[in-house]
Amino acid sequence: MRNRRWFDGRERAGNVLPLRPMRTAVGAGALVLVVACLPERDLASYAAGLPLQVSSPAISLEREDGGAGDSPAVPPSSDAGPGPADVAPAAPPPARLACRQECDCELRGARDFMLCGTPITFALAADRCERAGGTLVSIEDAAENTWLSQRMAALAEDDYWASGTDAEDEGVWRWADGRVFYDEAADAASNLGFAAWDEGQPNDLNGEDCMRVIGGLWRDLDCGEEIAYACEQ
Ligand SMILES: [Ca+2]
Ligand SMILES: [Ca+2]
Repeated sequence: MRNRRWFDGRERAGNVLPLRPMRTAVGAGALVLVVACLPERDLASYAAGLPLQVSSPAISLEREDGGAGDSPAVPPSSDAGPGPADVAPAAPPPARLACRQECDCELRGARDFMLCGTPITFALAADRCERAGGTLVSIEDAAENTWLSQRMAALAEDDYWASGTDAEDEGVWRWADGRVFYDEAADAASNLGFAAWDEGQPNDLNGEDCMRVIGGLWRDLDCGEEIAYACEQ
């Protein structure tokens, strides 16, 4: 044993008890013997065979193989076999939207979605998405289009604002980040990105400039209409 100190550095050799050896999978089959220094208040529990509290800050575990210092506290809960294998550190969780109370928020892959059934105008929906830390959704492929429609249908109805708009250039449809995803003047070969326009849409009827998804199909709609909306981050 390289040392017998508590976390605060005090010598506690007089109260050190070796724990039962614990087998812990480290690397390629290395066997690590874990011992612990127990504070006096835990000695009685240990002697009685009671489980120690994992969260006890006073439990100091060491590796005798010269490993990197104190290990995280591990309870000597079992000596009947190998312990759990070391787990690689998890990737940081995706950023989350500040979910509004009336909405459903759900991670899908690395993106967070906020699905809201409250019917409001396109501009107000875009503002609420922005306040939550995101934008109205940009629909990248058929699977996402289907997923969003199913989720919106479960929440309220499958009739909602996405971020597409041609308000800036009539007939040139852009997502919230400025990407053009559909140009009405271009031939079909130039519109290679995913689109799911309903038959005869977009038709700019009375100056429609905002993208509505209804039943999984896209239409342009008067931006002042009030429908549900879906945000993403
Ligand atoms: Ca238009
Ligand atoms: Ca239309």
